[in-house]
Amino acid sequence: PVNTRWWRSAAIYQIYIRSLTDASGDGVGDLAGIRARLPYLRDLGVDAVWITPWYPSPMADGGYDVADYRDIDPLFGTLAEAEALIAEAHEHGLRLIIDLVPNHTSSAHPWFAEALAAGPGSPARERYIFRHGKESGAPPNDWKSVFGGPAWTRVPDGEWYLHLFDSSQPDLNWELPEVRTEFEAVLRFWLDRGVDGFRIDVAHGLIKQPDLPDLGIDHEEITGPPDRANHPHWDRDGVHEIYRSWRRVVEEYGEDRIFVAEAWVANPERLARYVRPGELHSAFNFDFLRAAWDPVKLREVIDSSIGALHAVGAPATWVLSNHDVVRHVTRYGRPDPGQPSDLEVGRRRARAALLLMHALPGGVYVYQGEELGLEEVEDLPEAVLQDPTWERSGHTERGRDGCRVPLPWRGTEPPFGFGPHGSWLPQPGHWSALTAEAQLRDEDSMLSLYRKALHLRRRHPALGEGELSWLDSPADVLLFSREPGFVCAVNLSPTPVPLPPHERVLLTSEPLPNGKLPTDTAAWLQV
Ligand code: TEU
Repeated sequence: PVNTRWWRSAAIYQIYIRSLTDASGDGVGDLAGIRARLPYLRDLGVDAVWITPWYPSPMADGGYDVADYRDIDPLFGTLAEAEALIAEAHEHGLRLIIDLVPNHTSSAHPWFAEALAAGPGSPARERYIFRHGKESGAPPNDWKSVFGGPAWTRVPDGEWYLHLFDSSQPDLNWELPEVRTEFEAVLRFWLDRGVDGFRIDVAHGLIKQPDLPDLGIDHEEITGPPDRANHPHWDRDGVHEIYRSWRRVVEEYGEDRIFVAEAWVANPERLARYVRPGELHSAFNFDFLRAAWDPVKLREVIDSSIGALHAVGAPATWVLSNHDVVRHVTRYGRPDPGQPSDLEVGRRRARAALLLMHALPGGVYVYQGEELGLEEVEDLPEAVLQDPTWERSGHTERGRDGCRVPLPWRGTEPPFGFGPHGSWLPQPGHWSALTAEAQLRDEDSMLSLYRKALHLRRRHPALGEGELSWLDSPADVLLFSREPGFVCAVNLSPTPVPLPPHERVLLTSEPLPNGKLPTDTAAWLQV
């Protein structure tokens, strides 16, 4: 029998809280801003929202540096407002997932202050990963921060602490029972307040090989997915024991509260280990996001993802963009890495990709702004860049700010209804054409296409969970059926192709001249 749990086929909208809507007027998005957009999200047709970290934080990494796991940053609102938001989302028929950051705290967390004050050898230091440096004065090992530079910072008494990300994000010691107990209490704290689940940040990073051996490799290998078995700090077996105990905690709250793993791992089989029975419910499928606009690559990723995830009884998931990667309009418009992007090509492919993704079995993630067809803002002035990657890379990497620019809602001038007084990152002037207001008036806009696709996906009995069957097609056309009675066709070839036999055209990403499917176009067909 088909398992009908909501999350197995959900469309989940990612809210990057700083950039959705600013109600308070400080240029930064907030909880009141999210509340104001709930009707928009309901009408868009998503089932749930995932909100990036909202906890008190120095915001050195956009809130992924948490100083208190049981409160809301005053920049965003109050705990009472968060509770009201959860209730109001539920009234709109939307579930609400929050972001849990267990790999590291902020250096402003009281635990870290205690660790510094208590000194070497103290129990307070045990909560983190403090070590002596090498005799030469070098750090304890050669590990690198994902954001650039060494993964170690020396404190005044001479010890070093590990941080796989920014130096203001010290890694926790997950071997310590107290750390485990604390996070289970944090889960309960939010479950008791009605959240529907958690997105687990860096789910592949919590456990480190106890002797912290040198990697002996360069930076590329540390920031990309781990390509070796038994990597000393990524995707270690020990993380799964943590998730099995978390699963027992959420199950006390029924079967509808879920975990989503953010795990950058080597392949779908490794990803599937996170969603085995008794572990996390689902996991972002970054292989789909990483695949180029290429029929062979896409088909391969679709098959391997479905195969590996279904083998453990988990739904597949599909994601094209998030707050860490270059927006897919820009990616798809780039002929080769490093080259300028043709945004017209990129948008056309993004429209086709949206129909492809929403026709696949399982769940989908929509990153705020992708429904407006926003591109990466690649020319932000250096003076406004905030992502720690920019500083830590020694200004060689511009970082992730370009996909985090505040959303345009209405009007003709920045901040386009984002808030009353400007926005923490400047918006391009031409986004006046991409505001939600302008796109709602246009039947053919990206926003209208997302709304139609999401609504059809909800209604059509073939969509959501289930199986997919590939149909005979030319090599550069993706053609598959979903039962009952649904076919999706995507033309990635340079010439138009005939439509396969069908009863009715349900939706297309572009008009179909002469009944043919043009280049970079997708169609949903009733058969
Ligand atoms: O990202 C974790 C992570 O591993 C990514 O940095 C990933 O390696 C990279 O983006 C691949 O391109 C999460 C959050 O999503 C990110 O925003 C945080 O900065 C990071 O954790 C630290 O908490």
